Amino acid sequence: MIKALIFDLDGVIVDTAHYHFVAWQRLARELGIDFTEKDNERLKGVSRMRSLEIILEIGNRQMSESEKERLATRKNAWFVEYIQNVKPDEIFPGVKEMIQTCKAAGFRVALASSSKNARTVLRNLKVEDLFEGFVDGNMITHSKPNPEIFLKAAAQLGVEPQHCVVFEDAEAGVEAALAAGMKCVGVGSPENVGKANQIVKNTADFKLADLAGW
Ligand code: B16
Ligand code: MG
Repeated sequence: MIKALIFDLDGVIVDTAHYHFVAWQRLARELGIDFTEKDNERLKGVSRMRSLEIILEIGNRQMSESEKERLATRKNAWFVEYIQNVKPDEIFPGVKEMIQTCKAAGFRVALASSSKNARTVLRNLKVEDLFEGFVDGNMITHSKPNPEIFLKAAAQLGVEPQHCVVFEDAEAGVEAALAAGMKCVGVGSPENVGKANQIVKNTADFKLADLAGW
């Protein structure tokens, strides 16, 4: 029986992936690395440092830890600049209403994002109060696909993992949810979220009736 819903942020609530992409591409260009939108799929859900390492792998480049820290900080400064302009109407259509409906039906709701900037995004979308539980990249030691982030969110809500369902758009996130012993609704295409228990094209397409029998 499902008692709690845990939402990823980027790709599930809002398209911050676009801002990440523009910032990473700006850095990749400076480094002379060709980084495409298709490559960007691999960065979804994984940490900032892992994202940089994937870009360096694509460019077949090696760097010292201190240089990688410098570059990741540089990218983040651009990303932070871009998300200052995130407006409430950038939330995916129907998502706020869908979450409100679930809460009214008695489900507990948390947000679990790998991003260290998740608080800023929620604040700019004006949906901070929507979530009873909140875990971001500052609060975890291991990034998705490690289940830590979702286990922490469930613990905050006081709900056992087997009673939780996670909404995820990234392969690493689906793997993390399943590794946590939770159910997973994949948002997007089977190519990215094929391992999820159910797939919806958009987050708001999910209906509470879909949980019957889980
Ligand atoms: P930051 P999510 C993730 O957010 C993004 O999907 C991923 O592309 C990004 O690298 C990660 O946050 C870290 O973000 O650099 O802001 O700490 O999908 O877990 O909400
Ligand atoms: Mg995501």
